[in-house]
Amino acid sequence: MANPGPVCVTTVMAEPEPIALDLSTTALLIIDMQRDFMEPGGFGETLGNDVSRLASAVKPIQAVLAAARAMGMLVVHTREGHLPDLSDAPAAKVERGAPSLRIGDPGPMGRILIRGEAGHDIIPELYPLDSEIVIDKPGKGAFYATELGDVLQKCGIENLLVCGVTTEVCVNTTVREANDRGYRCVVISDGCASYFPEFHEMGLKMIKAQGGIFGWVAASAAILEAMQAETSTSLAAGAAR
Ligand code: C5J
Repeated sequence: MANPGPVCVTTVMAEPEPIALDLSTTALLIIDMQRDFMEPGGFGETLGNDVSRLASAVKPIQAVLAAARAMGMLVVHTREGHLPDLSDAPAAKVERGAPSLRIGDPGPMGRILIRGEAGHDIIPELYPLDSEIVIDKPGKGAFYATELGDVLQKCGIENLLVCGVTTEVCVNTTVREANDRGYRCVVISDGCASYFPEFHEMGLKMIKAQGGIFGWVAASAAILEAMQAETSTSLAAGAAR
């Protein structure tokens, strides 16, 4: 793996135990903060969900995103969605359940969960910079049928700060995929949300149980503290030189 820079080790006060992370080999991975999940008229609402339940994740993600941008950390955004001809959407997914609108149907934000439509885009509060990586994924996991693995490997990434929606679906699936690929994942507890509060709670518990079976969980405040501690150390080292 290529190493992007000098070692910047800091400790995040996570559960089930604190974790030492080299922030120079750490990326921020923001899962599916799209209008289709976050706003009325999108995929989430067509499934019968109260989309307002996801709003709590926005501010914590904004804070960590600002810190990541300030320190030059690799930022990767993902979007769940399908090609306009639905060739990458399995029938088992499209036909499932009884949504008011199915994947590909026209809705108030364009066709539901289709790439290029307004609903598929990331919410304005967390909009990617041109320099940031956006991964389009057809599945729940961000590694399945995407270039994410190659991108992370090329950038020498070993650790992921993971946030986004929903906790128990795309965040959990991605963390499990990442864990199997050898990444240390720290999930930002208040930077994730679910339409079901109990699934949010259990989704986080599943990750950190059994000594951290899939990874670690930390609040955005703990992540920010660790990022700031590292930045202060770097500045102090720079001043002493
Ligand atoms: C879902 C996601 N919930 N991004 N997608 O279908 O979690």
